[in-house]
Amino acid sequence: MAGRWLALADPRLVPARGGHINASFFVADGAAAPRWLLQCLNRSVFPSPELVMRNIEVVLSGAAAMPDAAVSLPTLLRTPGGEGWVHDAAGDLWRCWAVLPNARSTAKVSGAPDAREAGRAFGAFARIATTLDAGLLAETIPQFHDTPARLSWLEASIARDAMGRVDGAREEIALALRHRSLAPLLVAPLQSGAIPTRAAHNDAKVANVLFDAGTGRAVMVIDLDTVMPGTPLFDFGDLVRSSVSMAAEDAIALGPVEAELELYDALLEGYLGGTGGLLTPAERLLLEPAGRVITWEQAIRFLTDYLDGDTYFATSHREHNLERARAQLALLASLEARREEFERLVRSRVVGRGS
Ligand code: GN1
Ligand code: MG
Repeated sequence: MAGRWLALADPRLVPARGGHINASFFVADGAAAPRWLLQCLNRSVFPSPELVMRNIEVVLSGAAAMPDAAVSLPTLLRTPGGEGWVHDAAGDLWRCWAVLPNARSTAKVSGAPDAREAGRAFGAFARIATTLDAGLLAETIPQFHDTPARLSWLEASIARDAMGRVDGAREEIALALRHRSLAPLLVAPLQSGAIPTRAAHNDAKVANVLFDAGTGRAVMVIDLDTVMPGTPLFDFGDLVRSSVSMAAEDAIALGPVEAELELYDALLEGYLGGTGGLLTPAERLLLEPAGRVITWEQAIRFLTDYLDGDTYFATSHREHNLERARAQLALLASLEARREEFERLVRSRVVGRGS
């Protein structure tokens, strides 16, 4: 990302924190609040950023065809020729989003209303996504939510031990591998056709929802980079991962990393309300496992990157990815411990919903 270093030196660009992948900057154009978010796509994560943008165009036009959707999607700044991106001299792809005024985002929920709203927003997003022709969407990161593949990549990293970090992560590795039976729970039914392939957001964490700063309503789903064929269960799983605990994704103190019943129920209520009658009975049966699968998948992704030397996720210090993995494993333990209660909630909330 050569242009990224130039951008860092430009006083009109203020680095925006939060994302783990792309370089993002608010454009300081003299207005009281930033109006534009400029982003350079990370080419080592997205080797074909043009395909990412083409996927985004598919989603944006799908949403434009549904003006009554209960959630909106962000607006791209366009060139006079109508393109939603430009290349710099180094071949990097840049794009610019309109910043939604009077909105806030959060990396962790502050209570049940946030969880309910995040669920509702991604439920409404699933209704937009399901109208898209998944065949038009490129697989911009192959096997992105192929959890069994993620497991085999972790095992390969352990065997390689490229950074000599395996010894110091024995406990986390053992814990992660103990949950290997989670790997096929979503991918196997998807591959067999037991659940339908639908376009999905694939990064449906609460941080990717914008809330109206006044009313607290979720108004927009952002970060469309990973919209690809998949299943809404990947998204529900990511919502569980990011909004049933008030602890951060990289919490150091693991005590507060607890899956809370009230948050889970609010999330479920919001999500089922947002999806309406979209989910098939087979999909609904997988709602509870989805939270455990995606939380575990994220744990092994962080752990793999730690063992590989932090080449994928942006980190702020040496053990950051290991700490993230630990927090995700702690959340998984809590999801496992309360599994029956969550299953009961799902059963009670889906009863009576049409297929
Ligand atoms: C990455 O950059 P960001 O924060 O939107 C990652 C997601 C992870 C997430 C964990 C392309 O997303 O898959 O779930 O971090 N994006 C990519 O917070 O790998
Ligand atoms: Mg993302």
